[in-house]
Amino acid sequence: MTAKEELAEKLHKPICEASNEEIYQALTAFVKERMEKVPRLSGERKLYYISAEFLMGKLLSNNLINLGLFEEVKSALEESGKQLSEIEELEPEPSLGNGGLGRLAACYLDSAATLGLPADGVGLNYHFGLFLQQYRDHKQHELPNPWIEQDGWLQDTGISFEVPFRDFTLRSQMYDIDVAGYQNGKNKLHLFDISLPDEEIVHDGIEFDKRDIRHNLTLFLYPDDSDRAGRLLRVYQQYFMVSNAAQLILKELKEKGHSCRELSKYAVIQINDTHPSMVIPELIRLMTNEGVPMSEAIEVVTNTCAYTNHTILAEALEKWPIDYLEEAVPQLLPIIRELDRRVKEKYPDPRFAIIDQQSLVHMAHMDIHYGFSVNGVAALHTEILKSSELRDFAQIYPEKFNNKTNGVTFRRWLMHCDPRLSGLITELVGDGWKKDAQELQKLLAFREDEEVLDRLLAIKLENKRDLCRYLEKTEGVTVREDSVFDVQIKRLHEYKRQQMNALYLIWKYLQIKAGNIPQRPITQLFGAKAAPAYIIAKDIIHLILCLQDLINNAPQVSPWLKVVMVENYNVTKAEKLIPACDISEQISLASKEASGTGNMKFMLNGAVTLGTMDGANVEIHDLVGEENIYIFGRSSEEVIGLYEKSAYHSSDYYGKDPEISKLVDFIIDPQLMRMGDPENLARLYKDMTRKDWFMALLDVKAYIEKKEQALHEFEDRRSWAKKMLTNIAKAGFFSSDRSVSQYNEEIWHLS
Ligand code: 26Q
Repeated sequence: MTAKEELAEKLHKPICEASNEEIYQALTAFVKERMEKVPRLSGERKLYYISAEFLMGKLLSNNLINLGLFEEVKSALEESGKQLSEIEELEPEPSLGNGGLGRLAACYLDSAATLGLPADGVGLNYHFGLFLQQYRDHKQHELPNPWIEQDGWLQDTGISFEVPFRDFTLRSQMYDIDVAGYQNGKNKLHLFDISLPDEEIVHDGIEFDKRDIRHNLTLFLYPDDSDRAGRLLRVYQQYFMVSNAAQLILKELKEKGHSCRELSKYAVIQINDTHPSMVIPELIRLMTNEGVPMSEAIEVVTNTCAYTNHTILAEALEKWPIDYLEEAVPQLLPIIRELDRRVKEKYPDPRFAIIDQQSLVHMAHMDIHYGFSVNGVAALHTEILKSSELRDFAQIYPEKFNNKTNGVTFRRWLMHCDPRLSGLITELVGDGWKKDAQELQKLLAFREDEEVLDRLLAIKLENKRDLCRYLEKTEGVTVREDSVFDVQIKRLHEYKRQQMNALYLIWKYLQIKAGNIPQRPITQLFGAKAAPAYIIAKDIIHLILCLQDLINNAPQVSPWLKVVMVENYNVTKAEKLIPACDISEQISLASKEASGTGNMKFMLNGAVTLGTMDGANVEIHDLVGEENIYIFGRSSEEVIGLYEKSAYHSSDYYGKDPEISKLVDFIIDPQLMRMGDPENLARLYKDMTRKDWFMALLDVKAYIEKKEQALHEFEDRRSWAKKMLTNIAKAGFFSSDRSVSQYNEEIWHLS
């Protein structure tokens, strides 16, 4: 039966007579049935990718693409006067992640299945995911973000485990989401839930009783951890996740007829940042309970677990006070103490301790001692880990350290989000790039082909038109399609320096007011959520929303400069913003962004990067060459030196440079203070002038200069189109298929 016939049968009527809602239901059911038939990937050895986040994005279209049904279904709908894109809008996006680390996990599941590797994800089934963001009074407000549908993608497996805590035991339910590879078999994402989650306990936005663990454990992703109850809930979540993972892994091992002593031969576990680190002591606990001697259990688990580090920010490296663990999971403490004792016996230097002198348990230290691999996520990041952050560890375990530069799946981030560009690429170089992304380099042959360059520009314009329509409809703003689209979308964090971009806006606003009109209108797009308890991040959002109001309503300025901060930025919105982008903002303080993955998605879609030599920007720079990227700012060495010597004082820049102080002072300009909340603006002003921990003022002038250069060079359209083409052609390295193959060849050894 054709897809069209099957759909009509499910609908009990011709497609043209059905509503979009009905088609959505029928199409989901149809895709689920097809997914059922896809063979499960298997092999002697299996990967378990444990992660607190899986930012999957919508699944309908992605599944259609991977099943090879997208075109057929799209045309079948069109023949009946229906648009697949409108059907897609009805699907809720599962928001099971914050940002990069969660989206990376989703890309890796897609690539592992595409490469035919047996690899399941293990995580938690947060009912409200990350909060839904709304703006009111120029501020972020948080609401629950429900996504679970009656007949959606989650399948109840009937599998269940008991997870013991000090004061009670929780029963789990395992739900699965199928992950089909592109023209290949399928794996599973296992999401564990508690048996009695109670959505009713949430009130006033995202408030709920943080101590009511039995009912709240899987309600939200990373709830507010500004107090002890919030942090404890995180411990409960983490242990619940890893205890289920460990029990599932041992169950599957036994079902295959193996003893748990053979774990490392048949399974490998990737620990995605330190959030799942308790899987190490938990596995050891379960194995010793089964009679395996401690030393042997430790050795087996060490040979099974590999750890990925995603950050060098001290505050993000998890250290749990031992009394938190005592309170929630006392059964782990004898194991953790034993692991620590063995470390101290061999390496008495306190820098190596798992339990430090303040009785904090260093999760990363446990991973490094009791895992066989430690990887960073971009070349520079891994070098910084080895030379500074984890230097002592790299010296005792040089063989464990390795780099795996991040990647993104081209199925979602090119084929699905940019069909026009995908079509052109296929027309020019064939469709081999869909399986081997390095084939994109064949595009370089068209560098001097004026027709191809013009078509690239025309596609970008079409994508910008689509985005304009979308913004008009969803955000109620009018944007000029002939303006430069400059985009900064990522979590709101001081190190990512959205505040530096805001200072540029102030500068440009003042320039235009003074009569210096840009060559072409500029549209500055932002999208970002701030952690609910991260005060300064919320102040930065407030500043941007105030500037948006000020600039867009200034008659003299708004024809030339528009600011659009999209509400509730998520994967779906990223898929619309990225194909329309001209300038990709990757302006983190050098050394602080482990890799970045947005930078790769933008490049792949023909945007040119404006960024610092940080994370994977360094590798983008090395691939595309000087003339196809805009790099500015201090190097990671200089920045690390400044931190080491405590040599950066924002007052040196604010106080001594009137050009800078003019911009920063504008934050507390009466106009802005009347428009916004003086408390927020004054706090941000104070922070930037007295602290500025992520050194926005250090690079702001170089940033403004470089951005102006990029805007100027944008006007040479042919030469800009060449930059676009080079970026697309060189993006193949950043396919997650490449990353996952490297993980497999160097860490997992699945086949
Ligand atoms: C830690 C302790 C307490 C509460 C929360 C956390 C926490 C939560 C989320 C710590 C880290 C995260 C997420 C980190 C993350 O997304 N890192 C990003 O990972 C990407 C994939 O490797 C990189 O590209 C980014 O550079 C990195 O910032």
